[in-house]
Amino acid sequence: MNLEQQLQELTQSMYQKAIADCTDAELYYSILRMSKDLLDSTERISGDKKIYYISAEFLIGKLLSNNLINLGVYDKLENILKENGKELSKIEEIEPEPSLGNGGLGRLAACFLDSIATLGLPGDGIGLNYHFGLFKQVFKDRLQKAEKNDWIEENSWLTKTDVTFDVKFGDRTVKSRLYDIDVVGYENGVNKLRLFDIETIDESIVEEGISFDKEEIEKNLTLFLYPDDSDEAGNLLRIYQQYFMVSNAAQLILKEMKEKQYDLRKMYEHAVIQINDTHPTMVIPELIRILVDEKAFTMDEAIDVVSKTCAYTNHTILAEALEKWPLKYLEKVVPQLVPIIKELDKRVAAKYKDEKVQIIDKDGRVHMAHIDIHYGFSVNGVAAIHTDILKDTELKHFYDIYPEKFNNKTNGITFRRWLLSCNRELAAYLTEVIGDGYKKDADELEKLLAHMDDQAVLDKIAEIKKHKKEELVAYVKEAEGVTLNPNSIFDIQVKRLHEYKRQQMNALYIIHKYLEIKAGKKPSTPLTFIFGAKAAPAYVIAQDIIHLLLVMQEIINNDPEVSPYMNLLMVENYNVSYAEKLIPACDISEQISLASKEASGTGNMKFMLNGAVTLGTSDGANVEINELVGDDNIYIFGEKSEQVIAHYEKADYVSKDFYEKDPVIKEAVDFIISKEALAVGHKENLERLYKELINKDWFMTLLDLKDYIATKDRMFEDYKDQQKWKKMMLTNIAKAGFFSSDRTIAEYNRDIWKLK
Ligand code: 26V
Repeated sequence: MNLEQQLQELTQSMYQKAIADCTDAELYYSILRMSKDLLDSTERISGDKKIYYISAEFLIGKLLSNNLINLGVYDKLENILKENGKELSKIEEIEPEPSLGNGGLGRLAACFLDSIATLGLPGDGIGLNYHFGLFKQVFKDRLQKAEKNDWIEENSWLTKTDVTFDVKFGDRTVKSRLYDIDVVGYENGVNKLRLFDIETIDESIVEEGISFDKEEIEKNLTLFLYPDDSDEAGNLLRIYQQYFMVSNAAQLILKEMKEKQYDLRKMYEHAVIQINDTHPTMVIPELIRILVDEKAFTMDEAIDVVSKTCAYTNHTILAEALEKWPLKYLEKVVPQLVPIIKELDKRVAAKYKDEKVQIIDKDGRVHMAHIDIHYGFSVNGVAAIHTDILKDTELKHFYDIYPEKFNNKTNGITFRRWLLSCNRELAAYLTEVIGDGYKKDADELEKLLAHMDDQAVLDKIAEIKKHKKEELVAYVKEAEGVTLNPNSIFDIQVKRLHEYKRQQMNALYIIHKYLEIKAGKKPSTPLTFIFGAKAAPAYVIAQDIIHLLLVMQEIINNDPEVSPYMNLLMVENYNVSYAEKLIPACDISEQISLASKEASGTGNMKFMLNGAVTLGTSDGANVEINELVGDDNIYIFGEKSEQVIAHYEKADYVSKDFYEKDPVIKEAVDFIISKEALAVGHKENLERLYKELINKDWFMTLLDLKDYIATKDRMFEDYKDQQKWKKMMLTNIAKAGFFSSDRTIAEYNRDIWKLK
């Protein structure tokens, strides 16, 4: 049966309609069913050793178009639908988007699953099936409000399995249920994303917004990703979630080992567990516990086998993000792990006296990363500079003990989603110019460099950019009711909201530009500034930054003296689907974190691949982008990581000095509490942010502001030289191949996993 007949049969049986008579929603559910059938008949990837990627987050985004591309049927289906008067892109809109992640860490996990399957490696993701995901962001009164994101439908990519396990906590035992999502590689076989859930969940306990009773564990365990951890009940719930995840993971892995009749004493020859950040760390003591209690291993043997099986990835150097659970919380939730953790701690203490490497500190807190480093065989950072900082500074004391464990794996992104799917026009044109080898071997994008002086190629790339900007303008008009100018420069900063990422520095630039325009200094090309970001509900200053952006949006867009020259838009509920629309339309990619703080960043790679030019600090993967494209094709500003680290060590950064000594900085910061701003915004939020900036500014916004303004102005000037700009676009696209997650995964496999 051909594809059209297959679809026709499904629309008939499901809705008693021909394709042409179906609504977009009916077609979505029919195509979903058809895709699941196709996935079922696609070969499962198998092998003697398997990677289990355990992660609290998998920010998978919508799956329809990606799966159709990877199954190799997208174009065919698009044509069939067109012949029936239907548009596949409209049908894709129907799919609800899961929000099973905060940002880069979760999206990375999703890109990795795509690449693992694409490279034909046996490997599953293991995580949790959060019913309402992170949260849906809405703006009310220029403030972020959180609502539940109800994404699970009767018919979805999830397949309910008959796998259930008992998970024992200190005070209760619960039953889990496994749901699978197929992950199909690009023209390759299928692996799985295995999401565990609990059957007693009660969605009705969610009251207004995202608040619910945090103590009703049976009812709330998998309701949300990272429930507010600002109080004890929230922290305990996170530990319940983490143990639920790893207990299920351990049981599943052991079940598979048994089915394949592998010798548990050689577990590491058949399984490798990648621990994605510290959230799944308890899998280490849990596996040791099971091997000792149920499989007759001695403690020495169990520790040896588990240590050879587990590898850890670090994604941040921010101290507040490195988990340290109070022993008394662990005693309450998972008392069975406490003797194991104490034993692991005792062994470390007997061998190393240095306080910095102990597992349990003198305040009785368990440093989860320290368990991973001592009892895993690999520790990796996610960009060269990040790994160097881990080795030289943050984890130096561990590096001194275990130099052989440390390695770098610079992050990557899947080109299927971030080029082939989100920018079909560019992908098709690249195929025309350099052939389609780049789809399987991303380094082939470099062939584009041979066309640097080919005017037709340069013009066409610019024309595609313009087209993607127009598409975005149309979408934004419909979604946000805001009119943008497609002839302006699109300057975009989209990422989780955090002070270290310095959205507030961008806001200060915008204020500065606004004041310049008011004073009569108009930019030669109109400017459009776009933001997208969710802020953790308990993160007060982050909420204030969102408020400032929304206040400035109101002021700028409604001022007829200014709005012809500059617009500002903070998009509501930024998510993967929105990213897929924003990134292809971007001219300037804002990557302006305080040097040393952004472990890698992956948005920077997505923008580059789609022909945006980076404006960034020497941080994370920006450093490697710079090395690849050269100084002439990127705009780097600000103090370097060594200087920043020295400021922290010497405690010599005083933001007020910058504020008082520089009139440009002072003017921009003062505007936050000006009467214009207060007429639109809330005094409490704006004053708090203002005071934070001049009295504390932990992430050194004012340190780099002047250089940022100068560099960004230079960039806007350079945009006028369109020939030069087009060449920068082409260079960035051509050099993006290194950032394919296929390369990253090949390196994980070569150095850590060693499958096949
Ligand atoms: C988490 C938290 C949670 C509590 C309060 C503050 C805070 C600050 C940062 C984080 C980040 C946790 C780890 C994480 O998401 N890291 C991101 O991982 C990406 C994939 O490797 C990487 O590209 C980003 O640079 C890195 O921030």
